[in-house]
Amino acid sequence: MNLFNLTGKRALVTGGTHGLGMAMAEGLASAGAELIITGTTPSKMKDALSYYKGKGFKASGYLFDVTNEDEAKENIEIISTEIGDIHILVNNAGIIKRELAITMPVEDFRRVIDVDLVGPFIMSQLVAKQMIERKEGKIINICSMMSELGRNSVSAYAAAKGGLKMLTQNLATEWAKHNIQVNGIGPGYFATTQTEPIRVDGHPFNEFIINRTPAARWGNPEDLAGTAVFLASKASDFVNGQVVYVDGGILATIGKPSNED
Ligand code: GCO
Repeated sequence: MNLFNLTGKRALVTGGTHGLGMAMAEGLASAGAELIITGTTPSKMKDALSYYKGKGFKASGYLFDVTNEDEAKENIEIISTEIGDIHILVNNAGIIKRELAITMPVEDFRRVIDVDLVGPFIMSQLVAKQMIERKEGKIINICSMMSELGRNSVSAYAAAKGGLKMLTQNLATEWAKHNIQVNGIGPGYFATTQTEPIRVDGHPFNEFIINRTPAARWGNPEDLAGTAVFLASKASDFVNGQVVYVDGGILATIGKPSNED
């Protein structure tokens, strides 16, 4: 028996049209899962589906906003009829707004909480209903370094991702008895379009992150695939409410002065 084999499982990845979501979806599909991708941009969805299909994966796409409860409910019902029940839910869709707390518009703060925290709650609640009936399921919430640490300009994101870590623990508390494992992945600093503005050559943050990360590099989206497969598979059947940090060691260290090797 292969503990990591996902053949016969259907995995829904929110925001699986690009970036980390796409890399994790690719990992799950390589382990045998059928993909259901959600997104909000039709052109990105089109490109993502042709990418997955080009790799020989079974994949379908649904366009809806995870913060809209009615739309989400309707789409989960359509997915159940058209494709079948969902075995693995990856709450990956997220946004960030970088603005110092003192000037951040409240409306922006609310939107970040809505997408990064309320969205995962809505999706988990909808999908867990099927999982409870089947008495099995895997939910993976994509957390962040900001589930543990603060940083200038990301108050809304840190509040949402810190909340998502606790939502993970709380859902695990409520649903573990139904054989549903709710866990999180906390990516460190990864090279994606989300971090592009702070990664450009010459940006002080680029050097800061490389210095701050014991592995001395940005993560590549593929670095997340193995953890996603683990948390989606039988291998993690008694793992509940954990956030696995895939961060090149950031959370293990206090950091070092920039003149130290
Ligand atoms: C930032 C970054 C982060 C990362 C990531 C870290 O501005 O600090 O964008 O928030 O995206 O989530 O784990």
